[in-house]
Amino acid sequence: MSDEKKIESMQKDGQVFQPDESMQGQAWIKSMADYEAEHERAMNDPEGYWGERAKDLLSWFSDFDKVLEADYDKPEFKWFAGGKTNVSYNCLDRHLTNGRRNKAALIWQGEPEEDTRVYSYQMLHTEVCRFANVLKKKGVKRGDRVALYMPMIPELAIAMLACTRLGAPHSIVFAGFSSIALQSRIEDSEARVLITADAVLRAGKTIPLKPNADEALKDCPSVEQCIVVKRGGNDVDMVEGRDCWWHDEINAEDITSDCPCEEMDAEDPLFILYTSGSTGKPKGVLHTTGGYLTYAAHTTQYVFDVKDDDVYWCTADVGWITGHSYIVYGPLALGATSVMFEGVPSFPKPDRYWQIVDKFKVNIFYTAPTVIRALMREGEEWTKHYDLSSLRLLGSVGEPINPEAWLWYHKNIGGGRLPIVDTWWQTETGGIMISALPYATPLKPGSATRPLPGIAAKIVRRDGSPADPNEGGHLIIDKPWPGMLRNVWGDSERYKTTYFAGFPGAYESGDGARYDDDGYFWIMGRLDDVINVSGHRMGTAEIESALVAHEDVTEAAVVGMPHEVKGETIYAYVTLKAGVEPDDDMVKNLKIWVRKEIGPIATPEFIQFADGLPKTRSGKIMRRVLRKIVEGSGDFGDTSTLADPSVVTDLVEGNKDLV
Ligand code: 6R9
Repeated sequence: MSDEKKIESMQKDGQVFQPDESMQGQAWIKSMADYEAEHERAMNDPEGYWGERAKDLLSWFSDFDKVLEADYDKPEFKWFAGGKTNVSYNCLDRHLTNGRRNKAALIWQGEPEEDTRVYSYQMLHTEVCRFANVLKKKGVKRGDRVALYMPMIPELAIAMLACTRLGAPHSIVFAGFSSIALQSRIEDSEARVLITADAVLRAGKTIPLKPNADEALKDCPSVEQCIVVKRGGNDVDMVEGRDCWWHDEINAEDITSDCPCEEMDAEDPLFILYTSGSTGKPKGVLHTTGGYLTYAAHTTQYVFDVKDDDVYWCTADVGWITGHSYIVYGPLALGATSVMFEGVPSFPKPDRYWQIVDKFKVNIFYTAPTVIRALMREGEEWTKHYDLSSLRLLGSVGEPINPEAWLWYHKNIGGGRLPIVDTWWQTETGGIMISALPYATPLKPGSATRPLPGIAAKIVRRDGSPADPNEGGHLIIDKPWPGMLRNVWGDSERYKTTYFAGFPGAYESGDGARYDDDGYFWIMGRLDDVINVSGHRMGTAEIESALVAHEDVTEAAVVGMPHEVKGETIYAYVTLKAGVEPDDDMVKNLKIWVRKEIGPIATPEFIQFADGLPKTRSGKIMRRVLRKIVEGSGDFGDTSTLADPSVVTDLVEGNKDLV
């Protein structure tokens, strides 16, 4: 093991990175004292605090009468009741008269290098108005749902903003989902219109998309119209009377035609986004107008410390909540410049992200740990081909970032000096909940640090009593916040039982976490990922992090395997670095390694080497599937969200050889 590696794996809880004092003067939150004061104020007077934030950040057609009405028993939460506003107005119209009219709103980089488009706020406004008029002609009105199944192209953002202009909630289905997944989501939301494209361009290939839409629409009686963007130029079947081309429709609209914004109530539905639960069909998470946008703008401003000159890039797909809040709504509400990228990090070469950073002189960069680990595997040479000196702030989201990945990111992308904000949140929370503030919070690699101002995050035991430092517990939020989900579409009962039944008077996140002695939060993963070995609670993330700290390991996933005596025993799936021999010695080494890193209790009983792990298309490891494999069950439940289903067959074979 190299010395450097040794040092990295010893750091763990120990190392603290202090904020860059020279940046504090310009920051929105300048110090821990600032943070503490703001948090305290928000805790003592939530209505005063959020009412002020909502007025500072958004433009309202008429003021709200009441900041919050909360009823945990029903449950029902109303933010900014009586207030009237419009999301499209806040993201576009108001910037036409506040000095940002000619500023780049969206910088789009297509998968082919030569495909770049830049929309100023004025240009984006024009396109959104034109497309809103198209939708109007198709009969879309306030309250109608519109389904979007599209690649990462500007038309996706345009369609979202056009929907919000009309007050028509959108329901975006990630373009990587299958026709079955699309069909069930459209059916659940009863969308009237579907917007899609002929194809998705991905890693140099043209992957037809329209056939999936056609397949789904065979069984979607609610959909009357389908609008198709030409992206791949491949042949598609158009159904007479139902399908039309985006360019034909929009070209029929006057280029100067306006489309007035609907005056929406703060609590009118804004969008539905489906997310998978631990059981049953996906839940349609409902977000509403005033609270969601306030919270998206608030968190974008504080966590990413966005300023008017910044070029900000979030690499998520708009099909996930991260793309909704941090590519489109948060940045545009603030009048920022947001980069949208159609491609993948590794094509044509594993330096594509850094090339884009250099090309647009990106200042703020937000990505996922799975991306960092994949790029780590390719080696740090790839980070050296471009000038990354424009960067001033890095972010991470989606899963716990293991300290090794954090340190790699910090050193190779952040030049050993940039803050990394590890942001914990969920589709349901609408925006970031626990995160460092980049120029205030001392950072500990692997910790999401502290709750944002106004967020009453707590760690409690099953009976609701507070957990002690270093004792794992349930992560709950025991005060409402403006970005919280307002319902599960069409299923209020599920809304109640999933989120508000477990801990009376609080929102249950379903995640496990612990505080350390400094009150920093360490997210341990979904609670169903916590293993109980002989009465000891072990976070899968902790063991995974230890495995990944080994110099020969790229990725690891740990699950509990039923065990007669211990209750559960630890089963680890491990992907090794290219060229490393997956033999018995390696198994032995890794067991000793984990034993040393965490302790004997954490030593995996089984280690299965795997070329790949089953992941969702957003890069989350599907531990549910891994658990089923170790249980010897052939029934993997809904696997429609798997990026590569063939991985599972290989793992089942490997498991048979091992156990
Ligand atoms: C934004 C997003 C939510 C789940 C969440 C948690 C995990 C997200 C994390 C994190 C540790 C972080 N998660 N961010 N775990 N540290 N910084 O990812 O939403 O797709 O709904 O997933 O992701 O387990 O409960 P969503």
